[in-house]
Amino acid sequence: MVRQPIAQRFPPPSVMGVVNVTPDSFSDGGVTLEPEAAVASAQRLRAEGAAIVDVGGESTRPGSAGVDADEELRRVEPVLQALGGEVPLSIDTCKAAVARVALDLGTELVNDVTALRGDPELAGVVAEAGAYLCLVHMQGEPRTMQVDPTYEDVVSEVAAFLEERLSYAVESGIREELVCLDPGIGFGKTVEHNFELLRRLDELTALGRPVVIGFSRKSSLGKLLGDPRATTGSMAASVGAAVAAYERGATILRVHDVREHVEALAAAQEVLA
Ligand code: HH2
Repeated sequence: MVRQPIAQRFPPPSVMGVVNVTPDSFSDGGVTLEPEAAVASAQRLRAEGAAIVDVGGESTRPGSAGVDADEELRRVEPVLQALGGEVPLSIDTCKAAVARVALDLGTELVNDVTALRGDPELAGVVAEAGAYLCLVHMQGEPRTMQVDPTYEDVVSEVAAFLEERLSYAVESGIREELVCLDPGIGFGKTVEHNFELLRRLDELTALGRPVVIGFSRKSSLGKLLGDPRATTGSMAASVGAAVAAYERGATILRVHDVREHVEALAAAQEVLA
């Protein structure tokens, strides 16, 4: 299938709703672990204005160990099967075996937090399906990434990484116009790193690809507001970060609370028009 460029398919601001089919996600673990609950949640997020719904069967929260492909598929396959054709779908996975099944069931985007470093077969699967791809920056791996994230200059290092992974994707046969880039808020980053990435988002949009930002509920928002031990952030702070990111050039906002983000972004869009 020949897809239109991702910039046309998802014009800014597009909201990507999150459905975690996991027992342990950092903000909503267990809430939609049963397939029926996950399907109902995805349908609701779509009705609330999500342009696409990102379904994940493995938590990548700080400290998590991960699951094997069989377990991940057991969680997500029934959900994707029920939704395929009805709700535009993204699969949040780093595994080729999971992506292959998801793409066969009509999923249009592969969201890989390892940026094609986790599974050597994933690039080929995405290329063959002609699917959209999101490449995410992560320093380290989920188990240890928040122990002591260190950069000389977080923004230039993230930009260089994403540029290199984009080249790798294109060399692997993935059309550049199908790829979007994500600095990976919270993936091996301090509070200051995360905000610096948004402050200087123009250095990431300069790479010429749509930028995805997933700040929703992340602990940096709770820490910013005065709780050094926060593991999550509030909805209001999430909306504020998303609107600011959109204003600085982000195209897709990955969020848990879709209605609130869609409403806020509609107002922001009108102001910027
Ligand atoms: N964040 C999470 C998971 N996947 N994908 C992209 N592209 N960008 C992100 O910022 C991002 C992501 C973490 O959030 P969540 O899925 O709610 O949590 P968990 O990984 O614990 O399931």
